[in-house]
Amino acid sequence: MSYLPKPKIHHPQLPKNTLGLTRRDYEGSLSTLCAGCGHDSVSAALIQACFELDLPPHRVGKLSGIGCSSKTPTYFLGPAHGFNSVHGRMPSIASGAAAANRDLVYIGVSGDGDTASIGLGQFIHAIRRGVNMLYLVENNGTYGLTKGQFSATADVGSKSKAGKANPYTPIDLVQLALQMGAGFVARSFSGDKEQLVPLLKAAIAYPGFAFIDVISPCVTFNNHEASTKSYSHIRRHDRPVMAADFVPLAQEITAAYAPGDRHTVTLHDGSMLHLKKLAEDYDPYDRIGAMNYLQRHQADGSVLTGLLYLDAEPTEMHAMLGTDAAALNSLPHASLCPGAAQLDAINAALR
Ligand SMILES: Cc1ncc(C[n+]2csc(CCOP(=O)(O)OP(=O)(O)O)c2C)c(N)n1
Ligand code: SF4
Repeated sequence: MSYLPKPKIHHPQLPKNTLGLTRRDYEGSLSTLCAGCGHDSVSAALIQACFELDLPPHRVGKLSGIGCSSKTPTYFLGPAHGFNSVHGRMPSIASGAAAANRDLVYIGVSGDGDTASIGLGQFIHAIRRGVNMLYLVENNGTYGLTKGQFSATADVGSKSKAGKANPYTPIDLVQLALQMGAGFVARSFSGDKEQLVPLLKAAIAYPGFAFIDVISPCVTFNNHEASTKSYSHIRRHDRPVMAADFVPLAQEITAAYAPGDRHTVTLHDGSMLHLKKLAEDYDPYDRIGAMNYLQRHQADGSVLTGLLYLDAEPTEMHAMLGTDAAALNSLPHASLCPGAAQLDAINAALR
């Protein structure tokens, strides 16, 4: 993974979180992505979200596949655990890691090529299994790392930098995640930190599979007028349906919310998610309604952003499988290996 070490000098009076850590403690190495790449804004938003959530960096597992997007975990949370898997295989690594150690917070970062093309099968099975993780796609509608081919999320008719029109219907990852049963589904834009940071915080705290599709323009290969994943297109067509404000359990709750257009969801750890309806006719608790709404608005070129669906009672992998409440690495040897007599009894029962 290419990176540059960051200079260690920083202002001695940087604000600290409840762990006594500064924002600098959540940074990674200096990015080697192109200047202006949307992915770097996503890294910055993740740094801010984890700092504000008071997450101990060493309790986080960062997972990725292959692509410029999948390089980004190097650029945030340096002290966290990290695994950069092969192209499209991040969801399986995440599932295995979450099965073995349920105590870590898992953040998977992928690209539209990594998820919607080679990794599509892996993606939908991670949703089906209800892996407790934030699965984030940095969606630029192109294969940035391999120099600008169309990805499976590029819109039909959208043009490549070389002027060629894409003949294929795109895969909408948000609609797929909704259909596969993801409990938390959102879309955002890398240039909208105000919207993205609270969504990231809520998704990280969410006790199940949380998916965020972040439109993250590739300034080198796909940021021209004919691209629907360019800065200018998203700025013109962004239609936020919902604003979210995440309040962690430890923080004093001071916001006053008028009834009617605002909803508060209490998550399992007592943290709160305040939702503010921006589109009057939008209901974030209705999975089928969300799919219809997305399809209706796709036709006029709108890009709907915000928290698109929320299931306050998600089905999570460990609950489905009835596994031990403790992480495998914390179990004593005697529980992990009940001994030869037990094995003989199991074998005998199978004869
Ligand atoms: C098995 C395999 N096939 C193809 C490649 C080549 N490859 C590397 S990155 C990439 C696409 C990355 O695109 P995306 O996930 O959208 O990320 P971006 O670079 O745009 O952020 C491809 C096809 C590879 N590394 N491995
Ligand atoms: S090629 Fe595109 S996606 Fe890759 S770093 Fe450059 S701007 Fe970002």
